[in-house]
Amino acid sequence: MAASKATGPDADPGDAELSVSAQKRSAAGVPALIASMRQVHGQLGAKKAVRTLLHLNQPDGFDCPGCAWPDPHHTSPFEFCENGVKAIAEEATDRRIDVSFFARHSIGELVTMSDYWLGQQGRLTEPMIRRAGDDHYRPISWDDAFTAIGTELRSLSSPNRAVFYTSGRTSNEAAFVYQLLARALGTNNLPDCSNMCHESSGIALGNAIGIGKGTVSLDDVHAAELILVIGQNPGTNHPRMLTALEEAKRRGASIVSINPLHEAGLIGFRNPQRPRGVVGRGTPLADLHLPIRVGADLALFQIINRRLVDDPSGAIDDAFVAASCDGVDELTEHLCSLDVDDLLAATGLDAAVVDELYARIRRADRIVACWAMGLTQHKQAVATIQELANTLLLRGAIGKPGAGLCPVRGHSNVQGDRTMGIYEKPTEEFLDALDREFALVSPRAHGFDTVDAIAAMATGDVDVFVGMGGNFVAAAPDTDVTAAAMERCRLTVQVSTKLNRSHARCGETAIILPCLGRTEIDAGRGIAAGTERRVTVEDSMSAVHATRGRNQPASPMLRSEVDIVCGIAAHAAPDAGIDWAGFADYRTIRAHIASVVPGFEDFERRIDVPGGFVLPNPPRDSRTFVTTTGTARLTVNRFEAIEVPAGRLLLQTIRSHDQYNTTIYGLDDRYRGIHQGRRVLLIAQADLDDHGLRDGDVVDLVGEWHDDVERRAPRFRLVTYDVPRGTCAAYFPETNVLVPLDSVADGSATPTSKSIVIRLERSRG
Ligand SMILES: Nc1nc2c(c(=O)[nH]1)N[C@H]1C(S)=C(S)[C@@H](COP(=O)(O)OP(=O)(O)OC[C@H]3O[C@@H](n4cnc5c(=O)[nH]c(N)nc54)[C@H](O)[C@@H]3O)O[C@H]1N2
Ligand SMILES: Nc1nc2c(c(=O)[nH]1)N[C@H]1C(S)=C(S)[C@@H](COP(=O)(O)OP(=O)(O)OC[C@H]3O[C@@H](n4cnc5c(=O)[nH]c(N)nc54)[C@H](O)[C@@H]3O)O[C@H]1N2
Ligand SMILES: [Mo]
Repeated sequence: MAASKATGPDADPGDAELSVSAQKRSAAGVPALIASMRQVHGQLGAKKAVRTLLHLNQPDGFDCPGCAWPDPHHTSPFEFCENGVKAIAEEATDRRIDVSFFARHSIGELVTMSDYWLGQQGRLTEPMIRRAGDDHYRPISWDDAFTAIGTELRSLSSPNRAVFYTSGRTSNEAAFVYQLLARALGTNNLPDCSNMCHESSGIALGNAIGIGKGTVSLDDVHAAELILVIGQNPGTNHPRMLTALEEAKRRGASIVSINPLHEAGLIGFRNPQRPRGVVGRGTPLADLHLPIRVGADLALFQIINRRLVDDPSGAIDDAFVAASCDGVDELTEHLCSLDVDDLLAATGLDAAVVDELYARIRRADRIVACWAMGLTQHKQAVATIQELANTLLLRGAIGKPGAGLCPVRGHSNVQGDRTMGIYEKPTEEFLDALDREFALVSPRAHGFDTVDAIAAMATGDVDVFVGMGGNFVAAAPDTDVTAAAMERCRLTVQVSTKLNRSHARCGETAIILPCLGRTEIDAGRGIAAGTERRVTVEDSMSAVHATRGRNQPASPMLRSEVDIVCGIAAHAAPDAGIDWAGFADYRTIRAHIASVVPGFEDFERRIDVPGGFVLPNPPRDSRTFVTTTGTARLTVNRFEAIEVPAGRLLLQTIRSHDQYNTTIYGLDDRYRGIHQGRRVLLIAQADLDDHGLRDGDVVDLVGEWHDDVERRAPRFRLVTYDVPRGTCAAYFPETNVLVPLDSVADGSATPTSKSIVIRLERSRG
């Protein structure tokens, strides 16, 4: 097996047995139950499994660390889905990595292992350090680790030579103290996974409606007449959303899926929590499917909006537009200047399905538009989401029951982390409030986002990288560049639950700080024995609620994320005038949050209520738009088709059913019919024919970008699949070697991981 230094081996243990079966026509049902139980069985004992699952998403239990889809008001005792169970099993596993593991495996050896293998080794149990020049991690005490990190941070020639990354599982409390530490040190270098995820949504919605969040509640989804599911695969990534779609459907909603792939969860759903879902054929979900070309959604919504403005029967909500929007004349003029035939050709869609979509949008008053990475990870992502916002604004489908914009977030607290100030471009208001609360002078200059951070690390402008969760090396684009950038740092620190590539491709000195997961009891140290601490999270629909772990910690040495941040802070910023030790009582942190962050007044009391509370959202609450003009803004966006030279393909990188971002649960992608392997390229038969290739052939994927750097992902097996001609799909993180660091979305700098121009070369050997 040829091992690539940056990405691990070019094959997973199972790739030799890779097999392909028919694509599934529906999601969940009995196979999902069996799959989740199998996963639990392989990782933890039966008693613990039952106890763990009974606390999942219950008012007094813990929030699912899977996705950010909200909990329904009336929870059933089994409020979970197959992939939530996998996320739990991954964290509650009985497997452990101890000191002897690191004695047996050198870092040089870990580098050659696959992401799957690394994750399967179990939970990290004690702090470890790799000292400069050593090829092994060795144990270190917590105090020595904090001292080493504090010393390094205090000796920086500028605080901007440190980067503080956050993944989206971190609780509100930990996120708040983490950003406070960065700002007390004097930097806004707070990149996060959002930069690679929904940043485009935040920017587009901020421009259009004055708030970078969605405007719907779960009730709105249930009450909608029309639900658009765009660039999203809920059957795999937000399975509990299928229950909401089923409910909407039961009440008469129609559902339209806009996606280059026919994802199983949208074709049909067999709700495993209802008898007919288990035994019957389930509910067909999508009434209409538009197999759009990758990267062409802007063109599609421009066609729709053009038809809205042209419609002689008055398709626009004139009263709403006149009262609450600006820019209607400029938008109308721009839309009327467009060549609709060109736009249609770019989408690759039949005119008839576009007519049908238009008819549904024209008929429905209550429209909800949901989307995820299929819209956000393109060069024109911001413009595309703004154009979608135009559609809903023109129809007046916002700020009323059953209607609105619904970016479906990924990580379970990614939205909350932003609310807490994890942002490299904080607002003045936020910093002013922080400064008042803590008598600080926060830095005003914007910091690095993810891509800027990598570029700065690569040129030697960063000495210290701290990762609050996540797997920066594997999740970020251009893996070879990112890994080398990481290795240029003097010190890298990873606060983690599980081993991953970022521990193997690390700085000169590297420290692993193992933390409690959300399922675990957080008893704290130095606080009254038996006082279990709770933390809070915010879901995709702005509801904030408490979560409390119930399992025994994976090791007695683990510390909570809050305690770890405060341990570092006590050594890095002892003179900031902040009582870091006092934060061991999380109520103190919440009291500060209540004074700094709008909407958190009376925080402590409001999380005693099961289900918590919902943050203010002006468009949803009162059709108010807090933009510079005080109105919602209809924006003019210009579509540029992605140029794909002859003989090349447009690659999008997606998740399989058996992974959570860079965490690989298993080697199957059941709904798409892929078994025991991940290095596959889904490609249209017509493209295979054009290339003189056949299903089953093994090829290298070679990136084509203007910088002439060779980016190659070797040994992918071709699988004939129903994808639009000229486009193809493969899983990440294996394909992140192909995403150029400087190929980013206009306006949000999100890596364009859903549109990469590649060519295929037959693999040698
Ligand atoms: N089990 C599980 N759950 C997860 C995750 C996980 O990895 N595993 N990840 C979490 C995270 S962080 C996130 S952000 C979400 C991600 O949730 P998704 O966005 O659903 O994840 P992807 O697999 O990236 O799927 C993108 C979808 O967009 C489609 N698509 C690609 N390009 C285009 C396009 O140009 N136009 C349109 N209309 N569609 C397009 C793809 O075919 C695919 O169906 O899920 C979260 N939940
Ligand atoms: N090509 C391509 N690249 C992508 C994407 C894509 O669609 N295509 N999607 C992007 C998206 S949407 C996202 S959000 C990013 C994800 O980027 P990240 O959030 O950085 O990556 P994850 O794989 O979710 O991180 C997994 C690691 O988090 C740690 N972890 C798990 N739970 C906890 C916890 O409770 N606390 C702490 N401290 N650590 C924990 C574990 O050690 C685990 O190994 O990837 C992005 N990268
Ligand atoms: Mo994400």
